[in-house]
Amino acid sequence: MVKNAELAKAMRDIGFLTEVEDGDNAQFKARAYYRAADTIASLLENVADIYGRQGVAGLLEIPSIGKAIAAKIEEFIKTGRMRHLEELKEKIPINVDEFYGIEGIGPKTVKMLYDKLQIKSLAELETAASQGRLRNVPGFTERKEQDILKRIEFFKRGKGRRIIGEIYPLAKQIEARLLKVQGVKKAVAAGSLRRMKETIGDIDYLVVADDPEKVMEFFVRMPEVDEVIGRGPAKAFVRLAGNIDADLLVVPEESWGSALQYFTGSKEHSVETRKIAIAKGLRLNEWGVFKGDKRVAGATEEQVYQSLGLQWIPPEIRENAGEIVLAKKNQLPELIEYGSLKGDLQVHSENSDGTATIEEMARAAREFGLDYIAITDHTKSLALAGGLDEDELMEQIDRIAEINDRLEGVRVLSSAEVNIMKDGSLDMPSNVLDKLDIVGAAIHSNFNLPIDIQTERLVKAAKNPSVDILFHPTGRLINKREGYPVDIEKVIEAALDTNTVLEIDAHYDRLDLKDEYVRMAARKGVKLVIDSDAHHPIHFAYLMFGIAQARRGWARQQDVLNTLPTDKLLKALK
Ligand code: DGT
Ligand code: CA
Ligand code: CA
Ligand code: ZN
Repeated sequence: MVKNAELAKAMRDIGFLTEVEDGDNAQFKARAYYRAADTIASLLENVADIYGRQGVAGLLEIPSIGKAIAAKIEEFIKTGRMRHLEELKEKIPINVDEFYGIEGIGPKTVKMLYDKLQIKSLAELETAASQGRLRNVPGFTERKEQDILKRIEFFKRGKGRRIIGEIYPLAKQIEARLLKVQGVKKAVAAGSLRRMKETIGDIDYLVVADDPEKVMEFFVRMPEVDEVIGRGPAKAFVRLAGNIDADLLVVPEESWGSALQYFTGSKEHSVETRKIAIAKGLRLNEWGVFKGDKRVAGATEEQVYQSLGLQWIPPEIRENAGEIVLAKKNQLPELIEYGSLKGDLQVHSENSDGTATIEEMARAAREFGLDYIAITDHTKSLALAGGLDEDELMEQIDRIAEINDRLEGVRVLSSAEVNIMKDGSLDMPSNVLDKLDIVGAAIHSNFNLPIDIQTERLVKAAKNPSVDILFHPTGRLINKREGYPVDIEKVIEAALDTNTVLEIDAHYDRLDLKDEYVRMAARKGVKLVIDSDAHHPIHFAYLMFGIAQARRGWARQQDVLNTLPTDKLLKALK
């Protein structure tokens, strides 16, 4: 069966190659393919199953899939090929996917490098850059050449670990399938995935089953499996499509809790809990908690922690970062719960670089269970993202008022993602901003400034009385871009002094603030919000990753303002 990951990759390849071939003219067409790729990659159901059940009509119901794309998906499902993609690949024989992860090397650059230096792969690019041959290509300089080498280096370092959003849907899909295997009583993806770490090394399944052999058979024969690396009577290790490793271990029911505790980790947390066991004259391992030969706990995690004199500890904070000491005193913080957000304060519409109308986003948010969203289209200096100017923003306020009159059950707040300029000023005057319900500000350019100047830009924005929230305050893209250098402690101080809110951007490739910064901010009393940064109706689902990040940073419900109803939220802002 054709896998979602393969389909998504084919869509992304077509988008990229279309742009390589046709340049700017193709941008719209390419975007449609990128959107389809994103949608397919984050679907929980197999596209091939949808097609099997409902045919092309079913495909057309998937957001961002129109007739032309549906036809290509059908062809791929039926024949395993996509002629259009094969033709493009023949014309442009470049390993495009090798370039995807490298920030700043888009289709235009790839084309230029191919035309001038016949570069077809990342390895060839690296060689050319280190030999100083790039600087002779129009548009390149020695500095740009060095920059590319640095980016390739950063990319290689992150390789092997995958960002959680790329793994999570598949991992949960397999978990659900395991639960349906006959005789399976329990199945869960443990390890870093259960701890909701921002990147995942491999997936670790733990299963309780009457017949381990049956589970093994099922696991190694899943359609996603590319290679079976190892297999024993109750243990298997496979490589899934896309180079993702997964382990599976079947354990007896009486060991479920202790095995889950062991395989959830982190290793550092496990080592510490084991020490506590020893100090109590107990022995803790995957199979249980033992006093001499007698098992005193093991069937549930709660029992295991209890036998050690500890509160049960949520997986997201099992990092041996102080949680064990507090669990001993029964003083763990009450972490913000999944599903507790009432609104989303960073949402884009097609009026800048989003893909849906304001109304479509509002309806999708309502369906997702939110009470309000802020529409935060980009502002004018971000021309690339279709930023709005003063007049367009004012018009948007009227349009939003009109939508609110019509739409029940969800409130749209007028807002903007205002661009912070090089000197820390904003690209919108305060008399316009003050007409908005909420103002978010973010850095989108001049990433190469030194740390003190960069920090000052954010501090100045925080001091601006119009600015309520600093959006994605470090600018990183996990595994792709380091973000700009910033003294986060100073930004946190400034946020506290000025009652400015800091955002946890829930988009899984951003997730700034990272967990330790969340913890630093919340501990100081800085208020946070968790936003999806949605550019598409299905992106509200990303909020989960932001809540996970907040939990990893020990944030409680009262630390996160968009757990409040609309009126209270608006009062709490500057
Ligand atoms: P990952 O896969 O790199 O994202 O991180 P984890 O935490 O999933 O680590 P992994 O897959 O190597 O192992 C899964 C869990 O098994 C880990 O969280 C804790 C446990 N574990 C693995 N190796 C050791 C070890 O040497 N000692 C102890 N105490 N636990 C271990
Ligand atoms: Ca793992
Ligand atoms: Ca593992
Ligand atoms: Zn945007």
